[in-house]
Amino acid sequence: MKRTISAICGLFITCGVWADNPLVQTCYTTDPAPMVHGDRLYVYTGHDENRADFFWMQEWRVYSTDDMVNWTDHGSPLAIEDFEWGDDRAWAPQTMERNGKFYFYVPLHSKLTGAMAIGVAVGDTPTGPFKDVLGHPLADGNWAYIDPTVFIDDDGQAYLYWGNPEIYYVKLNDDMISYDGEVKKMEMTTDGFGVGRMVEMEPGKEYRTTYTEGPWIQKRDGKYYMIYAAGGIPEHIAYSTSDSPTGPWKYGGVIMAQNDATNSFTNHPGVVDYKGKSYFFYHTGNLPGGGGFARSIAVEPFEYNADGSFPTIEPTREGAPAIGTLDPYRRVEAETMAWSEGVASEPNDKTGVYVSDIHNGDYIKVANVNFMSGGPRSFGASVASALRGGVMEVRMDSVDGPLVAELEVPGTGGWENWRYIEVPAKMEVPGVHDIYFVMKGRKGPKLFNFDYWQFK
Ligand code: FUB
Repeated sequence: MKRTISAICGLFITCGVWADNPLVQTCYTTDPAPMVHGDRLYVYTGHDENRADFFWMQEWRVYSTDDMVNWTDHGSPLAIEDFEWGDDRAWAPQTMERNGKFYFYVPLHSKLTGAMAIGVAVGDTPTGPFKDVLGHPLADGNWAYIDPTVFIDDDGQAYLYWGNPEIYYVKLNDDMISYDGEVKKMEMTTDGFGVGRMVEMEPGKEYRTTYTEGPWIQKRDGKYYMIYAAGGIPEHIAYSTSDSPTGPWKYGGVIMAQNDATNSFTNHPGVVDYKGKSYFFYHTGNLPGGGGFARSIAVEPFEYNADGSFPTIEPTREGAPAIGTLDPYRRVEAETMAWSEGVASEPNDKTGVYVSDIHNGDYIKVANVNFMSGGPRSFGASVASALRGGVMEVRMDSVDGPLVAELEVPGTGGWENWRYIEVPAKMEVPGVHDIYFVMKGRKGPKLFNFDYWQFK
């Protein structure tokens, strides 16, 4: 993926304060599941491998924001190896908070049945660590057992749904990791889920519906909404509504049509209200090298129609507008970014996630940075290099905008031997601007790693 973003995405670079879809450029991300906790919006994702020819997915990842434009990479707090009974296919997840605990539901290939199963891991924070407290699947399964979505109704009853190409569900116990009774199958009627394509009709039987996979359940103004990937391959996103969490459902229509702009034969919805606005998450194949097995999460703002129905939503490059600014006078993690080119992220037990794989010409954009008036005096960054280092230019509003500061990074004796270096600012930056960290150095080798920064 590296080195090709400029050619393809150069055209896209904007100075506006919008989300810059796809939201993550440092790796491929899939199947977004948003969750609000406190002041932040978290998104749980899958991770497509580079050069994959199937969904050979190894781990789940977490990103968060408080302004809808700068996203912090929290790395991967959960992976296949955290489930002793699983061995493959870390597919579409969702996390739900209850009573101060975070329940991370995942589909995974089960060693026990040789098919797919639903697991759950529990953590004390939205970014983990998470533990498979059961040590066995919550629902083990068959090949239809994928894409869990969870919902807690107003009376406290939690429901877990999943399935392709039909929806299964259970009523979860209060502990969120067990249920009594049997797994039930939703009644899949064409009234409820739309009429499937002609090729999928079975003679003499009820028509197959449009429902395919990736269910997402929510309640709004007393009405239950089931939002899902539909239409078989290629997928679009549709929805159904009901007066009860278990149906019967009434087909509502298409939310995001399948079109070439998504460059992916799957799509996957996640819907959330955050700070008074509604957001629709989905995935595309729109990073360089992207496609059906190299997908990337994206977001669009939307408003429900007056009657509570969904509008149709188009995939865009701009995504969601900023709903806040970023304070540069506190420590900011380097892996908090609105857009980047060329760089990757890596985890470390001591420092957490940091930005790596920095080469000459790479850059990171941080959007909507509020310098207020009268600053900055200096710029500092925590950096490391096992080789010869390089230079980090801090520029205003574009990769070749005015030079705010210039930080020379020396060799520090190791890729994780961090040194905090502070340099005087070269100019005043009044008000709100996008900031670009533009990496310079010898052409070819990796230059340095970058953990955090701060203006004074
Ligand atoms: O990411 C793997 C699978 O592709 C998901 O489980 C489906 O929803 C589809 O997005």
